[in-house]
Amino acid sequence: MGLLVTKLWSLLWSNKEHKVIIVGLDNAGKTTILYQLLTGEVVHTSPTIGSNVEEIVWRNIHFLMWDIGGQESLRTSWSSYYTQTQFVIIVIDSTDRKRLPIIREQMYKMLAHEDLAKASILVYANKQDIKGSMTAAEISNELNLTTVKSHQWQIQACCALTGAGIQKGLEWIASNIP
Ligand SMILES: Nc1nc2c(ncn2[C@@H]2O[C@H](COP(=O)(O)OP(=O)(O)OP(=O)(O)O)[C@@H](O)[C@H]2O)c(=O)[nH]1
Ligand SMILES: [Mg+2]
Repeated sequence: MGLLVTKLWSLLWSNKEHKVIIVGLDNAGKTTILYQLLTGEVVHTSPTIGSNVEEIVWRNIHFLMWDIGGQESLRTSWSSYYTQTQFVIIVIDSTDRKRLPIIREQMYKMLAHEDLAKASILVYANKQDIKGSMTAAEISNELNLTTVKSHQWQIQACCALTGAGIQKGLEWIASNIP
């Protein structure tokens, strides 16, 4: 009986949905990544007003992924998505050196937010296919990621157009489910 209960419990637990939010500045590639994860293909996107939400099942793990618009006027609304979030995916356009300080500021604001105190952070260094893009190491340095001790974090180089690196990021998430 005890074993049965344990088995049922673990089955229920494995079907539990894990909430993920995908944030980053406009044009970073968030929506492209969401649909690359969902369909394995590149979809045509236009700037997200509000958010997109999809359930993604990967290796029997259920994720509820919220892709939130990154335009400046929308950034103040990011915090309304934070409750119950287990993972924050920060997508960075690795060619966008000029705006890295802006996303750095946003990231530290998120790290300080009480609703995200237990969340883990995956940074996708996207658009690695473009010549001259910053490497994951460069971005990590600019964001001072190694000084972040309050949250689990990982940075992953990727290209949403080919899907390169995207699965690797998801693997890190899967192995860090609390
Ligand atoms: N070259 C290249 N282009 C990409 C990549 N990922 C996304 N893009 C392009 O970048 C543009 C913006 O992508 P979106 O996914 O709409 O960006 P977003 O982060 O959702 O933007 P907002 O919704 O405005 O916040 C699109 O033209 C994508 O095709 C990539 O890895 N490489
Ligand atoms: Mg979008």
